[in-house]
Amino acid sequence: MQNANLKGSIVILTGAGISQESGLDTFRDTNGIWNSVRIEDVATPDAFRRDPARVQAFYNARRRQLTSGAIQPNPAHLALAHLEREWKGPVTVVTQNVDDLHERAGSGGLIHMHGELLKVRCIRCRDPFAWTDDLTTATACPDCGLVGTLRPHVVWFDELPLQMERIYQELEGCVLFVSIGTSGSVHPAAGFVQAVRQSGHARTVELNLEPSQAASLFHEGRYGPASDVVPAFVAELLG
Ligand code: BV8
Repeated sequence: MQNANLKGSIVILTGAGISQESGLDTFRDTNGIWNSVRIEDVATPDAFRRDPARVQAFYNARRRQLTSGAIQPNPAHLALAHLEREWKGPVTVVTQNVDDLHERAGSGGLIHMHGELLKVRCIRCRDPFAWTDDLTTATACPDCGLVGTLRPHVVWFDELPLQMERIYQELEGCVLFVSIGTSGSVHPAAGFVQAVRQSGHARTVELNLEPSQAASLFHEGRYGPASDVVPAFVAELLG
């Protein structure tokens, strides 16, 4: 990677793999979340209609883990925040993750395309707001007072991811697209590398534990644990 002639904006897509070494399970690895619970039972609007208590319990357990104090940003999250501070141009992290590890590491230009585990919203009355406790079907909305209308501010399958227009604008204008810790199984995120390659001359790099399903679509791939590979890549970028 020749950093000398690289000037302009960088877009970084992250997935569950960047948080794995912080202690959060991924979704499709051997001990992945979707190997112990079915997407159809806990991560679709239908599941929420059918059995809201089950869906709330699934997110309560993940929210409790994330706020337990045991889960901290790792060197990969910190390296991306460092890159954003030192790079002479915009750096946007588009994350599929619903954890807050990028924020806690200091990333500012951040888009949570699949929502945020530490926010909830009332399906009746209001925008998302911070929430770190359990949520049950008996929890009343603090604004409208209705019970049973609060849901995690998370994008389920068959729901439209957030800020897609802004994401595609960033993808079209970047000079470097880096995909970190994602299997490339979930759309539309899995298609971002093609969008970048169709729209211009940006370099595309995959940093992952192992080649993802989309590996062949990238100009370059570097493989190993994110907490090793990402800081090394950022150091090289910053020369
Ligand atoms: C939508 C929030 C339409 C929930 C999530 C086109 C083709 C095929 C299917 C579709 C398509 N278009 C749409 C679909 C349907 C669907 C989809 O893609 N299905 C797939 C599974 C077949 N997509 C949707 O439904 C999306 N919505 O398209 O809406 C629409 C249009 C108009 C109007 C209304 C609707 C919505 C998708 C969002 C779903 N929500 N997250 C939650 O978190 O509970 S997505 C879910 O997968 C996860 O949350 C995660 O964010 C995401 C991606 O997973 P990864 O992050 O990649 O994690 P994974 O475990 O898979 O991989 C981890 C990687 O890390 C591995 O490669 C591993 O090797 C690596 N790794 C592990 N350890 C390390 C590491 N790397 C480095 N270091 C390590 N230490």
